[in-house]
Amino acid sequence: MSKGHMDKKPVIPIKAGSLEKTRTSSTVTVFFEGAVRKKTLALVFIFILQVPVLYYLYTTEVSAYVNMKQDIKSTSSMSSISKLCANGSCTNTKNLLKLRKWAQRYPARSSLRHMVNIVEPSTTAAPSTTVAPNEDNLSNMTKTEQLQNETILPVETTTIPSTTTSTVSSSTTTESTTTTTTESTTTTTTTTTEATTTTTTVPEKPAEAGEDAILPDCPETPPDLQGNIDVSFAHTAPEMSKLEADNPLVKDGGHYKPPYCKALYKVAIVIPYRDREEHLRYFLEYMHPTLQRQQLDYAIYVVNQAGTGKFNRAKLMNVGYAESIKDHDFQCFAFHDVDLVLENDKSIYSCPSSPRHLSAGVDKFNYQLPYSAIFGGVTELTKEQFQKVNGYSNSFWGWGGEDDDMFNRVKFSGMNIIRYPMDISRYKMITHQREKGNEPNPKRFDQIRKTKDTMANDGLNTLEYKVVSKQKNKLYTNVTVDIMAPAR
Ligand code: UDH
Ligand code: MN
Repeated sequence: MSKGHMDKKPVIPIKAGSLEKTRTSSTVTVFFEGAVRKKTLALVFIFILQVPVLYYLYTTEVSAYVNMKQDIKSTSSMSSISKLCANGSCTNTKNLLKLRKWAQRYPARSSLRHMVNIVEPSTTAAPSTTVAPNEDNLSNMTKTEQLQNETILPVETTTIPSTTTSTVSSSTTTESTTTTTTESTTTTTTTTTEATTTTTTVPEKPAEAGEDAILPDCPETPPDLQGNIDVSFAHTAPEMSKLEADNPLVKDGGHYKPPYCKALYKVAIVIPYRDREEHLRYFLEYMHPTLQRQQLDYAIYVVNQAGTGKFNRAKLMNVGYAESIKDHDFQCFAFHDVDLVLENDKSIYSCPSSPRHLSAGVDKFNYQLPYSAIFGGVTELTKEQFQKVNGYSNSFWGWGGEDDDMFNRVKFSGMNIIRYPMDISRYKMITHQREKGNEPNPKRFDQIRKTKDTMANDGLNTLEYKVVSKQKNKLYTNVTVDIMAPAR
């Protein structure tokens, strides 16, 4: 009994309520531990959730922006930047805002202007005066800009005309065969068909103010000029529908103006024409992109002689002048054979200080002047110069002489002709045979001997013609005209 007493383990007294206390404190810890675990889990969960959100934001917004910027920096040509927009990568609003900022800051960079214009044409007219200094990371673009703007300006050379009447080197022609056309032209259009006889005191269109006024001037040296152009007529001339698709910014009768700056020159390209449809498609294929790179406000007028009578190149050019100034306030006029295509875009069709002979070098003549007073092929005169010489003569029926007569008119009006340097005055001529109705004019030598006496009463002031139709096609304005040609 006592042994049993001895064996008893001592009892540790427990204070009343202490067990409850211990139980209580461990519940709190468990509670807090649980909460912390839950919070951590929640945080981890939130963090994990962020990953796809951030990834989404990165891929859609940030990378699009970064890529866009990369693309802009590495893309200089208008066509590639247009492609970029065509792919939809510049529809993002943030990018667009950024782009617009850049375009305002760098008005010389036409690719940017085009891009902004393609994306959102209504917002392109940002006044240059309100351009805020740009805060962000654009410094590396500035260098690109500056480099682009360093394209060398073409230098004008003045050719002092040799003395009296020029010698006509009639047909140094070694041209081979080709070209008949079968394909028809696609025409969208507004047609103004009138058959009125026009004598040339043509009403002049008032200056177009408004939309141009808020644009900054285009730079003296267009930034997208490429120099030599690889011109070839070995392929079939593209269909008109393809040409239209390739020149989306040309519209309303072959009219184009730079979308993001105010062109320095408004030029009408006047083409004397009859039955040269394939030539015209080659012409449009090469010349539209070239003239756009030159940042001109220009439109192409094809003056199509109606009927089968004798051809009169000079009179058609007078008609082109008279009809074009009814549409726009052109400052100068490039009179342009349809079969000549410019091979160097530095030969800018800007309004010349003196009548300019553009087609100085033609492949057919081995890129050399056949004679120093030659003034045929492609010439350009301002409105004042053209009026001063009373335009072209209306009296040269058949081939030859009208260009030499114009040379004389320029000279007798106290002006000289100018040319660009021979390395940029380069044209390729489409080979063709002489058409019926354009046989050499036997009276031409006699006529050019008399320019001094005839010019005052034969030209713009005696021009008469009937417009058969005037159609504003997408890539050119077609004026079909009855010039009262004698039968051939
Ligand atoms: N033109 C036409 N249709 C014609 C004739 C002339 O559109 O039927 C226009 C056309 O813009 C042409 C320009 O007038 O570019 C000058 O005419 P042209 O090309 O006939 O003159 P060019 O001096 O040729 O180039 C002369 C005839 C060459 C014959 C060669 C034979 N081997
Ligand atoms: Mn020709």
